Amino acid sequence: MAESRKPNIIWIMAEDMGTDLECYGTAGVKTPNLNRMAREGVLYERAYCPSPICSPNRSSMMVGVHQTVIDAHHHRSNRGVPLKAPYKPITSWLRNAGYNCLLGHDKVMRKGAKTDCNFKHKAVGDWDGKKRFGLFDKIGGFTAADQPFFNQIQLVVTHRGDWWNGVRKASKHPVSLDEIKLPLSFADTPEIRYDWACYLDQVEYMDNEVGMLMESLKEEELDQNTVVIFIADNGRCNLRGKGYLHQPGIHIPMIIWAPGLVKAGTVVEELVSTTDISATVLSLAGAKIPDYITSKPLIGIEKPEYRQYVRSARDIWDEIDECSRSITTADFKYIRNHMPEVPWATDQAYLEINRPALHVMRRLKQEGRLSTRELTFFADQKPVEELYDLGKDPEELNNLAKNPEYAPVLRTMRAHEAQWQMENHDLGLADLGRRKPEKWLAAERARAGIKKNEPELWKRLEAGELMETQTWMKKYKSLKK
Ligand SMILES: [Ca+2]
Repeated sequence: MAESRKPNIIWIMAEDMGTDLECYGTAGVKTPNLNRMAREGVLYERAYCPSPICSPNRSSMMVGVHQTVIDAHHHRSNRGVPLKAPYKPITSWLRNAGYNCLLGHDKVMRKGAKTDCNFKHKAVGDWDGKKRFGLFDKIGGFTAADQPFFNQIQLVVTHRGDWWNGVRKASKHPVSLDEIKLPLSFADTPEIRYDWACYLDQVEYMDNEVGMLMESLKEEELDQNTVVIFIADNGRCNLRGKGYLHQPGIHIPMIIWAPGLVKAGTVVEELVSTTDISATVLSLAGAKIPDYITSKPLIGIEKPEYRQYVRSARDIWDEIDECSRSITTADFKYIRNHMPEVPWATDQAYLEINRPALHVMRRLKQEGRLSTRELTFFADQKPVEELYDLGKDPEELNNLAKNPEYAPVLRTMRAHEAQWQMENHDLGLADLGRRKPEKWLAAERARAGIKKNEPELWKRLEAGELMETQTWMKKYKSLKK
């Protein structure tokens, strides 16, 4: 990479997926394009999100600071409230460094132009943080004329959507139900297998989109001076994933492709947080890294400073009030549930219309047919504290918080959480008890409408069929409570 030229930076975010790629060892899925990116770049084995949900996590990455510090911790909140000084979106600093900030790309599904930040913002326009709130300069994707550019591209296909069955149908190599491996906490039924295989079909479609973007880069002769960062914006859209602080919710895939800047085929086993990407982007661009940024650049510097632990937080998601905090270290995960009375398997409408496994396993539970580990998710309430030995128990099914042998580990993990709270003001703990979850959103209206007016459809959903529930949300948009 030519030293005198500022590199272009592309930041690809696939929606709602865990480390479910071939290059992470996932069974049954083929991801040749991301495999190649990893072979030629760096694969991060332990990348974590500060939040297991879309908008809080996107907010944290856009600023480079935990969502709980910038009042962006509740999903889809504070959309009319400007970021408090001194916080600014990273694109504001990139513009100061001479970058064109681009959003989306015309070649990908729905043009990949999502922003979804929990502070006052517009996708396109100037930014001064007082009267003007534009994050990006334009939508549509990179061209050579935009150099140097920063292009954030969202890949929506892996998000639950009405296209899932269609993508599988159109696939020339649908993922085989026999070759996949379900998580240990999932019941093994044909419906759950189908849903999982169909998820991996979306992953393959997404991988193909990554391939198209890499091809465009070559065609435009930009591939020698561009860094490409790939992550998922939050964890997997299934039980114990998105919305939860267990591994599938916050542990995500992350690959950086940067010819000349990184040694091909590097695998990083250290802990990194997705906010570290914010600092990496600013550092690569030669932009100012503001003092408030708590993240660290990962490449393009002499010796990256990795994290001793990653701290993550879950707060309000739609109509469900919730407050949990986690600390992940190299070997352990600690979760503190501040609202243990809210079970994992809540009756949240979004989950009920987008998680076939939830319905199938509820039925099996009633019939007394779930194993102990399959029952984990369906406990009446959560423990106040959870502690997992990630080496021995990567699927976090054996809570060690009350095991005396692990008392010293528990103390260390509590100390990390206390230290984080000393150094950062957690606004999500400060507002506990006076929060307002969002009632009667589209998913709740759709659930009520279908149950009342189209019981046959609801029956199919309860039987574990993967259905086109976005259509329901549109249809019952105007339903009165
Ligand atoms: Ca997402």
